[in-house]
Amino acid sequence: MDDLKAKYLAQISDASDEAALEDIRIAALGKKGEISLQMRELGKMTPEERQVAGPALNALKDEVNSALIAKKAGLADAALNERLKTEWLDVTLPGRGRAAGTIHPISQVTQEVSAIFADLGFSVAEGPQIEDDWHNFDALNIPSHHPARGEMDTFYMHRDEGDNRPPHVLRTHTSPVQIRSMLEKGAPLRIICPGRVYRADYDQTHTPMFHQVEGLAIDTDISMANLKWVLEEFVKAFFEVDGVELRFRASHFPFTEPSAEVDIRCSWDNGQLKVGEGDDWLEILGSGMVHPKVLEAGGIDPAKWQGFAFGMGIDRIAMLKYGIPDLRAFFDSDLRWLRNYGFSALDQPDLASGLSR
Ligand code: 2NL
Repeated sequence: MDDLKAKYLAQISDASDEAALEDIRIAALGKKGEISLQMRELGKMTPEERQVAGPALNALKDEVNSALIAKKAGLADAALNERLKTEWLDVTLPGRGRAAGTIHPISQVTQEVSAIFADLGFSVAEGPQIEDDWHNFDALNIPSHHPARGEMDTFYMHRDEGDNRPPHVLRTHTSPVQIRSMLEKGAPLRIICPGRVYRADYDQTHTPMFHQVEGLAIDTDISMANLKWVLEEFVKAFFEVDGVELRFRASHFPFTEPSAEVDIRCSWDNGQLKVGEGDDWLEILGSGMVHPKVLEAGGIDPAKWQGFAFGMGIDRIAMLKYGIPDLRAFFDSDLRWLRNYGFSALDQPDLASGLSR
């Protein structure tokens, strides 16, 4: 037994891989293994002999088994260490190649606008793209005879034959989100509402789906002066310039009174826009003081609260800022266009590090 023990422990210690270990296990402890055969001999022994040989053989079997298990674990460790020597990766190296996708300019600009207004204390509100006509029109003081309601401008959803309720619409602006926010949150309120809007229009400068961002600030002492300051701060941050000049032109919207369209001073230097200097004016948004009827529709008492509101086209300001000439290309999903005008997903806008870099 001492010879068997010495032999197998030596073999186990010398084994160089798991296959060699398995051969040793079979030779020693397999059905016809040397130690197993010795165990079988126990039956032929006298009880006295068996009393001595039995426990000794069992101890031998256990010892060889333990040695096999320990060696197997050691070999697995060694194999892993060997693999780790070749299969390593320096995670501190810079990335190779480019990411497969890019951030669409509309997503980028939405993020930029949200970051700027977040810094001014506005939160972002979202709402459904399919609206009922009360939220999209009535609540905004848009009368039923208004041209915007016509089949020419608005996408109406289908109603079953005989169902005479007014049809739902694809929202024609993000204003219904602001109505919903007024009803849910009440005053005071400071929100912007970016999102997709729909109008039945398609030509060089119009697509049936486009993007708008509207803003709304309601408090007890809000005036056009607050509107002007907020818009100046926005335009400076968005176009990344130190100074701007805004021009307010009297205008008309059903949901604001008074209403103003806002232009920014600019110049065009062979196709390249420069904001804040020059002799040209660029219209970028519509705005005004929220109409009392609209506050009322939003469940807010116009005797106590006032607010300013504004709206602008995200697609349009994206084209202006990033020199994108053709609106319709925004929605073609042309990979070459996206690679050219897209933004890195690893470089998302925030005010601290500069919006677009
Ligand atoms: C434009 C003009 C505008 C608003 C949108 C608004 C929303 C509520 C109440 C009052 Cl809930 N006003 N939105 C106000 C003025 C102008 O958009 O030219 N958009 C592209």
